[in-house]
Amino acid sequence: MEQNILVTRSSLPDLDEYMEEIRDLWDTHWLTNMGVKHQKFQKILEEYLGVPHVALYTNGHLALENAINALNLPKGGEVITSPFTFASTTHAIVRNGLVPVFCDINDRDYTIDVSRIESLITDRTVAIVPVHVYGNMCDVEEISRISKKYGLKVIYDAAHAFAVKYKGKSLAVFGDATMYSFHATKVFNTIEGGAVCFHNDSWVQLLNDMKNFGIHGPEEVDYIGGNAKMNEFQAAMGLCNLRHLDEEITKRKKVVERYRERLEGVEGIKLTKIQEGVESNYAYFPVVFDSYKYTRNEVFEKLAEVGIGARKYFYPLTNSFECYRNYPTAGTEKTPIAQHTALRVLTLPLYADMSLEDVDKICDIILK
Ligand code: T4K
Repeated sequence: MEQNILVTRSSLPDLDEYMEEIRDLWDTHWLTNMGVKHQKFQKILEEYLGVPHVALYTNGHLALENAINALNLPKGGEVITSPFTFASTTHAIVRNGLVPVFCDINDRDYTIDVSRIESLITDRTVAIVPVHVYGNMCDVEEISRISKKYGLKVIYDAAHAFAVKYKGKSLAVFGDATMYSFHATKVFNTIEGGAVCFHNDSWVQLLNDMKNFGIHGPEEVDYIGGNAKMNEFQAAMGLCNLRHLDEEITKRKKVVERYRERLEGVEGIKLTKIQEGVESNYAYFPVVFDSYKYTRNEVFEKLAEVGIGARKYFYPLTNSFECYRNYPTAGTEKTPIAQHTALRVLTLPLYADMSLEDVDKICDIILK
């Protein structure tokens, strides 16, 4: 039977390599709670990302929630963010007792429109949570200027941007903290997983407390923390997958290049331009159908008919979610470019082992 082509497919190391990596867990029986694999993986990531500190998490969402919590912002404070994202970003803000204020995105790379941020700042604004959506880099320099001018904290949602570099550096060097997701659907995965990268030494203990019940020692608990620790099997997967990351990105690049060859310049089809100074991780391949001979939904349906699972990332916008209906800051009319994009975008299948024949098959359907 022909296999469906889904929007992505997790990359795995060879089974033997993973077995070798987890073998010693059968000797030690130490499976979680910041064990040897966790410590090793954390250290390697600090070096790889060029940051003084990395805190590992069981998933990216809890990493983001904890990073925002660590800022100790006043409850009810306003946080400027964009609605063209996964539910996690907005939920992480609100679950911290803060109010999301939705800023529109730009129509080039779909990240927050930095020219609109200042007009949204009030005396209640406490932070900015920009999203490096699809692995596209936000305007980090302008965000840094604005945050300094108004004394705002900045936490980047870099769930999609692991391995993206700007002027040779990882994106984790910007802002007060950066969250990466290592979910199975990401360029780099630890099955589920995530990390917070940060510069403030005092956060080492604080984030540890937040993700480990506030336990300092067997008889010392002085913080009301939860449980969000990365376990040893996740860390082992990270150690294996990190060895193959360059190969993963090279393979993805080939798939993206083929898509570009086939779709670039077609009337009504808009592709994202490669950003200057940025080394991409080729995480997603978003295509905007704007005045194309078929609508986004028609293309989506046509692909689905033959088992091709493109996705409408990110439709609907988070500021239209039912759970935010009563928020005065919600409403898609406040973010027209985000709404325009969400109604027209389709992210096409993309993964390292995707064949160029499958790319051609998808492009043929779209173009015919
Ligand atoms: N911020 C942003 C901007 C995010 O996009 C995300 C997550 C987060 C924060 C939170 O990070 P995490 O807490 O998740 O670490 C997926 C992912 O679950 C989610 O991680 C991701 N963003 C979001 C954009 O996509 P779904 O509901 O679309 O996933 P699902 O289950 O439909 O899977 C998509 C495709 O991936 C499948 O069709 C096949 C493939 N797949 C999926 C799984 C679960 C695999 O190949 N292997 C797998 O194990 O949310």
